[in-house]
Amino acid sequence: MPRDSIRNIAIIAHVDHGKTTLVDAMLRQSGIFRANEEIIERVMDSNDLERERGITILAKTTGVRYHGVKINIVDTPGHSDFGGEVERALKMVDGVLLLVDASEGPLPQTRYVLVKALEAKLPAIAVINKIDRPDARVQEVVNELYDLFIDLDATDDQLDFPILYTNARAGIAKDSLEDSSGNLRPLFEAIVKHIPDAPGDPEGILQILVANLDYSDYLGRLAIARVFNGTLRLGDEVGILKLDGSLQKTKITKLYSFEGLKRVDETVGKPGDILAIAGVEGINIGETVTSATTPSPLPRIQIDEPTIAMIFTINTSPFAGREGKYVTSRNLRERLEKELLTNVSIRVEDAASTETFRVMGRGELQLAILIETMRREGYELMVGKPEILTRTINGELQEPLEMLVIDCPELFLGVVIEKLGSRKGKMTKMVNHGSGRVRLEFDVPTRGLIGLRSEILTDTRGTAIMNSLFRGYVAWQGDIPRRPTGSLVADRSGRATAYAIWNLQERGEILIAPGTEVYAGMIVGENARAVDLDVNIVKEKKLTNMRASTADEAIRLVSPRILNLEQAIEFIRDDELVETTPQSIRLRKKILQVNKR
Ligand SMILES: Nc1nc2c(ncn2[C@@H]2O[C@H](COP(=O)(O)OP(=O)(O)OP(=O)(O)O)[C@@H](O)[C@H]2O)c(=O)[nH]1
Ligand SMILES: [Mg+2]
Repeated sequence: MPRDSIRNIAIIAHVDHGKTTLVDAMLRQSGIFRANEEIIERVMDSNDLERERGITILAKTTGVRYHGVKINIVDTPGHSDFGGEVERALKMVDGVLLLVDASEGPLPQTRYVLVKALEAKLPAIAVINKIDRPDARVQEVVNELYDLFIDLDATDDQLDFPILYTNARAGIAKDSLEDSSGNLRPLFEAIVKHIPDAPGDPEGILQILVANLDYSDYLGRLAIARVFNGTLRLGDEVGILKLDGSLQKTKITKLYSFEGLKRVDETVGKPGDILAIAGVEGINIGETVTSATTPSPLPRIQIDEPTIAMIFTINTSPFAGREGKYVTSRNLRERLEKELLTNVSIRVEDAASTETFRVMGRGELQLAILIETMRREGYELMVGKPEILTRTINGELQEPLEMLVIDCPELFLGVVIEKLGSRKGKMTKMVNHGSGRVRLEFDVPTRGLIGLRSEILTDTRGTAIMNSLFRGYVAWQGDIPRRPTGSLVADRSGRATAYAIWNLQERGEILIAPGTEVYAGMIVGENARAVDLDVNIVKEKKLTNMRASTADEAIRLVSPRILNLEQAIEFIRDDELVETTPQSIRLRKKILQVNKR
């Protein structure tokens, strides 16, 4: 039985350049939805945090048909912290759609994903998206894209990529800007023409790579896997080559392929197919499903190492256990172990005590998403300030370096350069597009990025856009000054009063609202001076019979700066922690008692 022609592609790009929106349009136009069926925007961003934040966090697979050709599409996240998802997605596909925003042009993550695609020798189709933007500068962006390929030592073949121009939101693709296309047909045609049909020998030894995991309430753990060789039949006994080299024999009894947003039952898997395999206990990313008698492994999935670490520990604050369901070190350990199964770009180590774990990842956002997910599941925990993972090579202490791109109005050039200078950033490039905005590139230690975003946004009144990309390790760059302020710390427990806040707000910025319950050692504000200050934030106004001349002047409170999780993580210093529970995010000193600090 000849199999259908298959194209497996990943959509890769910098964050927000329109990948998920393009997948929406491809789904709509491939006719898998009934005419009257409503599909929500960015339908592939299916988990709560993805929808709330408007970003893709996990790579996801879907499949469409175009004139009898099955096109499996892997939508990937664009944010650099989730680069591990992209690396794995690329293991399943035979080509990529490299999207670039027609106004923003190639940005750090464009570079990153292209490096990975070129390394994997995957042919690319360039897609210049958002051509409808009033500030689109299509020809320049195309040139920048060629420059990027050349800069990355692309071969002549790789440089010979087709270019399409799209408005993903409207579902239009064109071969040239002048075309009058009203749909995505040119894109589908380009995929069929330029991306090779999936290779592999249906008669060969079975080789299926597990590249991702998913979970279904009905089916439990699902392995998302690509068939490279051989044919898998439902009910066959197969071997799973585990990461430790052992062979686990099992029967595959539940097999699905992707059609639009649905999983459909399958009885066979052939080379090129991307499948979901259910019902296999303990199956893991990177393992090969192969012949039980003549096993043949596929190469391991290698992915980049983590660059930052954070301490995760149980909640020991006086309010521990009030709001969460899972509060013990055992709960925490089990949850982190579960995370390791699906989230291959993080690592977990035991730290100083049995209650403490060192969790390593690609960036603050990646770890913040994990913490946020755990809060929502009912966990209470405390986390420490992110630290950079250094290494020592031939006696030299080295630290991670990032390429940072900041786009800001010319007006703020000075403050941005100054800020980066104090964080050991070296400017490598400055481009003035003549639009009143400039684009600056820096090499800066990863350490220098912690807390930078909020400062730059304040300095540029919210107008700067910044993006960074891990570059590699360099010699330790020396001291970087920390937050120049101290903390206002509650010296006793109680409820914060408006009166006390009113008295304190000149000293710095208050981080809690009146009425908030506090404990001794909890951080309630940012001290304008460099030292910590213990304050009584629960003080009541003394009632007297006397009426002052300014009798009972209404208390005017500046509204508090309530930090969200990422801001809290950026705020804390070495001797401080963020306490998170399903309901609250609190900041505290590691040592609560004043006299022991
Ligand atoms: N004007 C315009 N806006 C677009 C177009 N395509 C996408 N957008 C918008 O760009 C924003 C980001 O789109 P997404 O599809 O979420 O981008 P993404 O690349 O999937 O983002 P990540 O997965 O987080 O990296 C959304 O607000 C889209 O509506 C387009 O062609 N034109
Ligand atoms: Mg997306």
